[in-house]
Amino acid sequence: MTTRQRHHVPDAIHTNGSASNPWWANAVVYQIYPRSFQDGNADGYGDLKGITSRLDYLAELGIDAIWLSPVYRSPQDDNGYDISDYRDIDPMFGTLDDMDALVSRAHELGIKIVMDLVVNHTSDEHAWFQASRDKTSPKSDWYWWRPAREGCVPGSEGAEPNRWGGTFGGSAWEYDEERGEYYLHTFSRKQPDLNWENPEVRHAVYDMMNWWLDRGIDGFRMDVITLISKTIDANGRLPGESQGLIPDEAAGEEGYSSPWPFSMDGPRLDEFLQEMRAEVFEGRTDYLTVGEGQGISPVRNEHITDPANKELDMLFLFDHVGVDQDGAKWNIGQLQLPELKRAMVDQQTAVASKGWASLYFNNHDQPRALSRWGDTSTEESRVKSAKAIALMLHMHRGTPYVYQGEELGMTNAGFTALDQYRDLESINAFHQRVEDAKVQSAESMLDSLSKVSRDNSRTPMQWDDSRYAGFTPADAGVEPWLAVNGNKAEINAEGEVADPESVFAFYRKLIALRHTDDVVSSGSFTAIDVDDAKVYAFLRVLGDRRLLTVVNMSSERVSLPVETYLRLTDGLEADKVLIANVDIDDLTSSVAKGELSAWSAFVYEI
Ligand code: TEU
Repeated sequence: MTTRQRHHVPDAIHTNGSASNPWWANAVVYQIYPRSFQDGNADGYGDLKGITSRLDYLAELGIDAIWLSPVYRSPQDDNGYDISDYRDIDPMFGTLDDMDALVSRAHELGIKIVMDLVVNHTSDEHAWFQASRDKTSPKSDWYWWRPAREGCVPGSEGAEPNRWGGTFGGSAWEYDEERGEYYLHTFSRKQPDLNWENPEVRHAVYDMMNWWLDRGIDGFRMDVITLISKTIDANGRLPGESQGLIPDEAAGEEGYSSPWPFSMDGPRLDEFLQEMRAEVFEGRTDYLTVGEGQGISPVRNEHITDPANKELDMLFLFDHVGVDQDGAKWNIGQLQLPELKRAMVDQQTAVASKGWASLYFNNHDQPRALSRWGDTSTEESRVKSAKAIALMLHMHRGTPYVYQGEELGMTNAGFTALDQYRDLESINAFHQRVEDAKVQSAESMLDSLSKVSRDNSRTPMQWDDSRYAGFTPADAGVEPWLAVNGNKAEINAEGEVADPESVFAFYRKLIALRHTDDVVSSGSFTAIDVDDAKVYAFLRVLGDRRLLTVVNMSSERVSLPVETYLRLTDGLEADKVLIANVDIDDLTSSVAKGELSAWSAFVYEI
């Protein structure tokens, strides 16, 4: 059993119930989207055996844990985020034995396995929901069922209980003929929201969580967990019900209003999270709970992740990954760096003394940050900006998350036609916005999709430059479920793992730095020159050690901002540069002139 030594983390952090400091305080977590990671049986879909076959690659990268997007039994309406059996593996991914084998091999390599927990909703094909369709069943109020709007014929146009829209298009209410009522679905109509007000629902979830932890997994990433507590009145009625419809003016450009203001960070969220912690995690150690935190502010993050409140270890926040979208997903604009810096600073400042930060720019829902905020116009700028973005993120205080392919410098898909997309959110949004609401032209929407569709991050992992990038065997006789990116020849693991100048090698150095350097894992964070439009600079301090991180987040040669320059007036000593994405001599000469070349990034001990 070779488990890597965990670097001791000073008590300044906090414990998560275990005797020692939490393992995740100086760890790096790698997210796998199983459908696109490695196809182990040549059917065009990724699977568990494929993942197991690639664990040595992840051990080489140096990561400490894997967040596995859902592999449970599912109709795959939302690629597994619609679960029909929490205690079984979907045959497309393999079996429970394959899951046990993956966990066992990962543990041998010192890598923990964190599963995705999707319990704001189930699939409509889950036995719980099917039972709930019968008003007389014991599960009749396990979901949010409501009659048609007063005075309307159930099932007729406009008879929905209110005007909420589902995240994936259409009304958030679906009429069920058998029950004669509507059920709420914050996401797709095949993802009915569970009623967390019902203690039977909560305890069924906790039982399932304990079943998985007892089976040997190491924690959960909790899907939209901050949506589970809905805002209801004293009579258990949803907003707008007692006055009929939510007023028309509340409806957005597509004719619906969002349920999220009534479900994000709801009134009982802290209570539910504390109950879950008590029922599932109390007495356990060395686990990780990370929640997806829609609607959670940095200040609320501090409360939820403060160990004294016994809720979650950390959360994924959203302010920073929305700074270029002004609240509208499909209208992505040019990044204004000071806005990103302020969002990151707010998150870091809020947890300066207690609580914790997750650090991410990429996941299976976000477009590739390199395409979004980097420069992929040339191979040189792609590699250099990938390293710059990585260094900027990984030098913050918190737990970094690497999304599959990010460590290779993979880019957005480059799709130009609707039939290349598979994500229901993208396809539904195209039809709703272009054909129904007519708020975007087809050309404009295809441009939006090319920039922000979730499929941009879901193209098959690029292992080599063979026909299907080594994801599916070239002679499999089947195509991967989603097209391989056309740049597989330039960007693939086979070409990068052995190359000391590759993006992969740079991620490996950043991960090693977090394992070995206390300042990186637990030093304080202070940003400087926050208003500078091109350079992001910040200090990490622990005891008498001070690390200065400087990143030119632009394609231009720039002058060092004042505060940053003043800390470097003595020039750079090569042995104090902990990591850099440029040749040290070039860096030294640029800094001596008070300048930085495009996408230069470095960490300097001052
Ligand atoms: O994501 C929630 C969520 O809001 C994302 O779907 C994303 O913000 C979306 O693209 C909105 O534009 C979680 C999962 O990460 C996502 O994959 C699921 O589709 C969703 O929940 C429903 O389970």
